[in-house]
Amino acid sequence: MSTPLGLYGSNISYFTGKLENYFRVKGLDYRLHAMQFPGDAKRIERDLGVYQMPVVQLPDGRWLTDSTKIIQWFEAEQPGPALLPGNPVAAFICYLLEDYADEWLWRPAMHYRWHSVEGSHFASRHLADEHLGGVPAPAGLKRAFMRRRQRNGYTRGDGITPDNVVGVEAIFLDLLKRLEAIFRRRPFLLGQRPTLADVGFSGPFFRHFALDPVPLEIIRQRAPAVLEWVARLWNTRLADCPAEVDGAVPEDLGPLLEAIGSEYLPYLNANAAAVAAGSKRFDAEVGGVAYRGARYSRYRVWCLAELRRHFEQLPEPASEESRRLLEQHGCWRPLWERESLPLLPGQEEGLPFKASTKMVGTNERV
Ligand SMILES: N[C@@H](CCC(=O)N[C@@H](CS)C(=O)NCC(=O)O)C(=O)O
Repeated sequence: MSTPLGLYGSNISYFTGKLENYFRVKGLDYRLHAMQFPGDAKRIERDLGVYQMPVVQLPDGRWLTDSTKIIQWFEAEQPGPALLPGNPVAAFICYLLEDYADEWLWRPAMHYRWHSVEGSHFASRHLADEHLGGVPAPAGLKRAFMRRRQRNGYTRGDGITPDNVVGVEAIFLDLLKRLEAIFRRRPFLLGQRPTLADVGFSGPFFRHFALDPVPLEIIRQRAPAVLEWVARLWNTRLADCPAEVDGAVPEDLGPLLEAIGSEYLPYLNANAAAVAAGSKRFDAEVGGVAYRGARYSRYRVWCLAELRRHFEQLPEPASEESRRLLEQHGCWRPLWERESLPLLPGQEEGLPFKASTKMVGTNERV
């Protein structure tokens, strides 16, 4: 592709950072543009279904949304080394790790950015300058607006209370221990080359945990190998990596899968129950932490459906082997706990060209 891809978002945004890591690893040329409010937001909502970042403009003018489906689309369309491992069990585990990083690590990432004075000052100032430049209001007001909006949407407005802050921080601190053990042994999550799992984890790490002042200092002190991995991924091209050797799922991913089975999948089930009941707010006890008044997410019902779909597409014997792995680490039962999922008709079938719902929010359509 000679014309660079247009990537519209923010250079401190979770999913923009995830897609930048993907484009770099894949060797795709792109230009990052700061999305502008309110103009871009209105146009994006009209053309792509919901307002969210990032969005990508192809050289032929078409627009894409949703990092997960954008990556799948490029992987299907683009020649060159694949991001998914050839071994179908490892590929399935990559989808699971990507989804966990996208949807569950979002919680501690938003918490560390917006809860702390230091983090929220940094981010609100940056976002106000980057995105609200054209809004004729005093700078201090724009920053206060950003802080309030993000806290209402994603931290204290999404079930994080003074009582569960320690639990939310433990998601990150435990994760660091698990990742540090892995990156002391090898360069990427599954082996010698990056996969979709690394790109998924770059969402929370590249533009949040390894950028925001509070979690960055924790990583520096406790998990230097994780910090090194963040930079390594940014500086790696798949085309230069050694070929996959046996493609097996490393055993030390077990503790990550256990976190998914005990925290993320139970959350997805509680969320699906809330959507089925039409409760836009719900309480849930997940991994020993009580959340009060979390926002329901129709998008995350679809995420659970996607995980099931990826599993159902596995050929034998990969399906049997994946099931054993999921059972061993407490993921199998919560993956299938709910008999039916409350999806909207045709939900997200238009992705990556049209979204039906936003990750968190109540403006679902279809
Ligand atoms: N599933 C989407 C999520 C994108 C997303 O939620 N991005 C955040 C910023 S990192 C956003 O735009 N949120 C919308 C808002 O805050 O209104 C993806 O993978 O791209």
